[in-house]
Amino acid sequence: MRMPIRAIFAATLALTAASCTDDAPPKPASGGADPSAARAPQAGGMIEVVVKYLGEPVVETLEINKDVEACGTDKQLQKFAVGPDHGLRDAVVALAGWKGEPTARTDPRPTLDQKRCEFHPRVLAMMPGELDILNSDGILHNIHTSSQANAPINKAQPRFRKVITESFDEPERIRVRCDVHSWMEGWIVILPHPYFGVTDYSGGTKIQNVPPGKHTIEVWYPALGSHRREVAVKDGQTSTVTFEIKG
Ligand SMILES: [Cu+2]
Repeated sequence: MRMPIRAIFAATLALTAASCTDDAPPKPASGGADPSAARAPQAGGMIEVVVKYLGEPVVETLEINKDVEACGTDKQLQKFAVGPDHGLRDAVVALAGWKGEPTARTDPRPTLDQKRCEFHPRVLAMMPGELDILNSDGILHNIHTSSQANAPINKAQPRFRKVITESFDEPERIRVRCDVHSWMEGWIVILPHPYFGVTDYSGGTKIQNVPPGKHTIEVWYPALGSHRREVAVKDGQTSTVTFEIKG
């Protein structure tokens, strides 16, 4: 198992303190300089990722006879959400195997909305922390997650309950469903670092402030699983990675 950077640094400090003093007890290792502070000015580079799905778009139309005023009378269920030029929407792109100490993201608290009886966004990526789950429909929904590392949630959200705030502390991909509307399906992807993005209809997304070096980029999409590529990142430069996933 690889030792975390901070732990190695702290151990070195403790050893130095012990060997340089006579009778005085070693200084506590935690009093040393923060190794991440020395790295802080590093702005890093950017990774532009494009994900293309080369198979046919798969869209199923489902007729609805429940809550039609809020939900509509049919739903277009996109198993593969493909835009122009094969761009795949809703793919999560992230550094894989990240071992360093990440800087925090400064995004506002993420939100998952239930609107027209669909989850928006369908695939949401976030760092561990709180998520606001909105009910814009004004009807009864039910948040039902399938998770292993985080506590499962099975909670009704009545029409008057506009926001439920939940915490997700462990990295995991979590499927979300609504027991009231069987077609509703979304994903919450919890990542242990800030180096990720979710693709739009062009299939593209950007990952900013990536520390320089060689990295592995992983793309994940619900119906396609994971694919990986290597990428080299340099300070102040943009690296481009294109995934072409066959159907
Ligand atoms: Cu619902």
